[in-house]
Amino acid sequence: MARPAPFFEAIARREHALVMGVLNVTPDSFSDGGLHPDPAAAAAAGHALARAGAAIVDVGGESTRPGARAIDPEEEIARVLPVLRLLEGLALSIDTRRVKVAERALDAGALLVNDVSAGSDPGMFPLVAERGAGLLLMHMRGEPATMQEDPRYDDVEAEVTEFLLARAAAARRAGVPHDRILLDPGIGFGKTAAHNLALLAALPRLASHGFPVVVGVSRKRFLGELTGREVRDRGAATTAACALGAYLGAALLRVHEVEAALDAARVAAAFPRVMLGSGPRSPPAGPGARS
Ligand code: PMM
Repeated sequence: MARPAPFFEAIARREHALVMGVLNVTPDSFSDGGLHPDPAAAAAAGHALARAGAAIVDVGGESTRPGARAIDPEEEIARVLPVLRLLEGLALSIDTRRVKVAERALDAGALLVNDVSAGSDPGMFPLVAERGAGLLLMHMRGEPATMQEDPRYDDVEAEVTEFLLARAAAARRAGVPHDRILLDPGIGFGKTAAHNLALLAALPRLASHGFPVVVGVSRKRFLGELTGREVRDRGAATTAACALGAYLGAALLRVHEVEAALDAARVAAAFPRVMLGSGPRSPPAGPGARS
């Protein structure tokens, strides 16, 4: 049975990009790992994200930072389930690659499955379809353990777009409706800084396929490479990248700091559409360039 869907309606009717607040209940995520000592503390952080204006809170129990090893689904369930239960009533997303985890999260009221592997677990699409939930399909090259080892593409935009559209078509064949599918180019997942920038620049074309596009730039490594700043000091760079992402067509910004991203989204939406000429460094580094 289809779930009541104010979140999906809000995405469809948005006047500016919406914000997905990140709530990692992992010991080892790259920027907020180990931050919440127990489920109550994590839930308090989740409520704070919602109060700050997050349209949805994305709860994750497995770190997918570069080099991270996969964990047992039971361990992942033990991390996320108490927190999801304490957040009942909020619009919730579960950040998982495992059907078992997604199933328990949907039981607990999550309305969206954020699958960074875009359905690598064969039961994922049928589960999401049967539950009337939403599906966020992200592009990742390889596995977190090895994805940053010399990532290469002939044409990063074409390869990411083709992959995402093929996975969306597979999800639709499994019964997930078009208006419940969101696409995400997977910033930082098997990509150099140049790849990430090329994918951000390509957002208008990715968005043109009619699926809302999600962008997750929050505190990521390429922002450190561009600014020379450590993870904790990448807030301003994150906000700048969110403004650009929203301006270029992102529907949902996945971030740790909600208020700044919302401000960026509002400014971007108000900004007149202009033809973008070449920037200060012209031509920009190609997608294959190392940063
Ligand atoms: N990034 C991370 C985890 N999950 N999900 C989506 N859809 N998009 C992302 O960019 C994304 C994700 C890694 O970042 P984190 O450690 O801050 O959660």
